Amino acid sequence: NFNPTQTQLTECDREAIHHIGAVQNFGGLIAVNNDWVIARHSINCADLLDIDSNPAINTRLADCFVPNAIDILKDAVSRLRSDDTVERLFGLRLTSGGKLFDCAVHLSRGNIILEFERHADAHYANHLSLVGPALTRLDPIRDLGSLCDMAAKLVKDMLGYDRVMVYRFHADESGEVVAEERREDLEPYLGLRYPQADIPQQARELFKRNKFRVIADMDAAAIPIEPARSMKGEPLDLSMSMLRSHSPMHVQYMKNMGVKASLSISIVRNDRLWGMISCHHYEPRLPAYSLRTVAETFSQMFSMMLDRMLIDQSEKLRARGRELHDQLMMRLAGGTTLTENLPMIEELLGDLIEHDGISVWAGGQYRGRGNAPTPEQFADIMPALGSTPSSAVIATSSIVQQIPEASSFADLVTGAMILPISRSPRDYLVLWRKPLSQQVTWAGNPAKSIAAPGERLHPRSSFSAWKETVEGLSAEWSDADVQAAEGLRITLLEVILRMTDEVAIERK
Ligand code: BLA
Repeated sequence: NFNPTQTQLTECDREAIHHIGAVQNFGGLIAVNNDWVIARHSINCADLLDIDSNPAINTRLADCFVPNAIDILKDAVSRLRSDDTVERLFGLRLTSGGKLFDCAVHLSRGNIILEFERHADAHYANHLSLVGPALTRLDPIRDLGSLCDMAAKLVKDMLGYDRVMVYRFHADESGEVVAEERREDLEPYLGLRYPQADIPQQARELFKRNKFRVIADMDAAAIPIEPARSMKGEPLDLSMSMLRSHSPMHVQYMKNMGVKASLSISIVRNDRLWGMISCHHYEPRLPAYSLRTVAETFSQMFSMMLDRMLIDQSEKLRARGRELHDQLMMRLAGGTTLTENLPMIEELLGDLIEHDGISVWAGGQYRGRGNAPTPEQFADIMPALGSTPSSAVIATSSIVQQIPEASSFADLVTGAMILPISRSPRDYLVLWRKPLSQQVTWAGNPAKSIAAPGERLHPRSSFSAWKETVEGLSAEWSDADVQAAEGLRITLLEVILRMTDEVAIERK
């Protein structure tokens, strides 16, 4: 049983998953050089192609494949734009009198890699016809949550896995299950969070380039590629391979969850991994190549819609920020104080910046609402606050790290968005957030399937590990939160200036 120690965890990041030197057993791989001379092959080629022996190294591929197949493959290679593109060919006869194969060709450091698996011809047309209706169902959706829910549902309908999840990555690279469609008897994973370390760094980099991964059978033995090293001693780079065999650590993780097969598609936005669509099955499972291609196309559409929606969302937030400004300018009148107006400010603010509590300290008066420190507790942090710059908002997910005096209320709130709203003496508006570990809980039955303590390769222990990483931290303030807060600060400065002007005029 695996029980990775801290050193093994950092080794996770070093594991060369693209140099694994093996493929999964449902397909074969042949690498040829620029002259189409065979440089390597997986040792299952003879079996799959139904020929007497594996093609010999340093012989021409044309000695093994029919001329028509070679022509089509060469043509496909000529269409490749870069090392990170792959051409697919469906229903190709490779050997004389042999079966039909679905193939993928791509370039890998001077090699041409050919991968092939048996063609499942019966459903080819049906698979293509799935794209249109799926898009029709996505099209009218206008909010992010429903889009993710629908994507999970459609992918489950399309591919038939027991569980389909949409993961979203946070700024700290931890992951969250934001949508889920599952077989009814399965424990829900919705809302589950797991630490950044569960998907090592090199895997994240790889997933940005090769967005599609399938593991057909966690128990199947990997099929070695020979020779393991080239004449120059180099392993074959399988970054863009569909058949690549997977990290034993990851496979162990999946097995610990009872998962026998998986399929994942990365969602990349602005060159960053936004999230992934991830499917689990409790029996071995391999959708036909054409169906996988449809799912991939679908995910590209999903990505585009997501992008459009996120752009819309930030437009809307900006518009709401402007509206808040206008409202506050109108309703905050002279002769009143900010503390008196706090309920109104909070109401107008609404969920523009999510928060669990709010405090105002202005003109020597204090008022807090929701999860907010007492006046005494706030007074304790005032000296430290006074020594911070007054020119911009300060966002922190752990105020105690900056201001130790805040420890007296750290159980109540730990995240703080601090808006300095006057120069001297300092006035503040502060938005508070609760500790994250208090907000996110495991959705399923906690008594079920708890891993041994210290056992990391299990989602429950992974969830505990995530909880440890966020101990004492609130949810992160996003760039949009900070921008909105900066807008609010400037509005309040303006309002305060005007309020004092009005007072001054009245006094005249
Ligand atoms: C990959 N680990 C992944 C992926 C996910 C998780 C989502 C990428 C998607 C995939 O290929 O399946 C983690 N999956 C989860 C979690 C749940 C889930 C938490 O469904 C919970 C419901 N992983 C570890 C440790 C190592 C590790 C300690 O937890 C250390 C070696 C490695 N994870 C690891 C590797 C990959 C991975 C190497 C890439 C696998 C590959 O493509 O070869």
